[in-house]
Amino acid sequence: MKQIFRLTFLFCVVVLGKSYGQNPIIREVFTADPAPIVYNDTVFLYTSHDTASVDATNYQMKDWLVFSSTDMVNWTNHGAPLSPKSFSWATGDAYAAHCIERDGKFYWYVSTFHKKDENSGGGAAIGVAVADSPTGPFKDALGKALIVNEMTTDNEHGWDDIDPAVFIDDDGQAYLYWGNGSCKWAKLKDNMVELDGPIHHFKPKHFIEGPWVYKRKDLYYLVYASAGTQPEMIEYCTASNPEGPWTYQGIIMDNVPNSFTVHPGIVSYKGKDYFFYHNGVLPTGGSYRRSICVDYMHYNPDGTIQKVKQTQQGVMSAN
Ligand code: FUB
Repeated sequence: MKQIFRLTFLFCVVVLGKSYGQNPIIREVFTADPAPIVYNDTVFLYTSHDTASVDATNYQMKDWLVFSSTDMVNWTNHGAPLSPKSFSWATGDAYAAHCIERDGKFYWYVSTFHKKDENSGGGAAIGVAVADSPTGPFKDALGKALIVNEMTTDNEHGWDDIDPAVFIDDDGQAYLYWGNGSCKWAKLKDNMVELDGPIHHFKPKHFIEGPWVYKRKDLYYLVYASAGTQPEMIEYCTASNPEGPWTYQGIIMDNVPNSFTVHPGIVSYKGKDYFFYHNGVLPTGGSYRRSICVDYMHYNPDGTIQKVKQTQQGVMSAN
């Protein structure tokens, strides 16, 4: 069996001239919470940035990073175009974020924490920054938070408004999903920086945090970090409408080595489907020093998702 694997691998590398990447794909810094998009035939990967010391017992996340690739193997580091310091109302860590393009502008939705002021008593909050290019420069699009802790009351804890994910449907309607403890969602106006209607909340089976919503063929997918067992895994639901109702479908990925959390990011690129996640396997890595990986994703004919295999070799060059 081992021999067959070795021969197949050699065939791919030598005969097809394709090379594998290696997981984790980003190795020079600790990264988490992957949010990939495809723009101009390039994958842009927006990430959190873990900077906690080896013996830390909590996050230290000072900014958000951007990487890009045209082959899924070689990644260019574009630095940190955004940090909580870019938002006058923010303080504390730079939690998960998601950037999306609309009409040539890039809207980067971030979760961070709010100063105690006239707009909020503190707690997690979601802001949005805007840029004319996928790598910035980004600036606060609103001058205030889009979501503050006081706007959702279904959970008592102050960090339930994290992990924004935006989805734009075929008819142009944009939706913001987010949450820890429950999944919250609201429509966004075409300007992408104002809610268009009420905030809803629901609890998909085992939902903890990190929603990721997309459409494939006629089916909508809601993928999220779950806690059926500890540490987190990735589970998902499907629906025929981005407003639900959502049908639970099962586990996509088991928990990951050496990290309590895991966080999904999904993209189709050059004819293949990719699943981004993070783990803690780099030397000195851990739950607060995480690293982003990517592996292939496969669908069954009925649209359900096969369990993703976490590999060390990662994916092959897409070129
Ligand atoms: O990275 C900080 C938090 O950990 C994220 O907001 C969650 O999704 C989890 O990955």
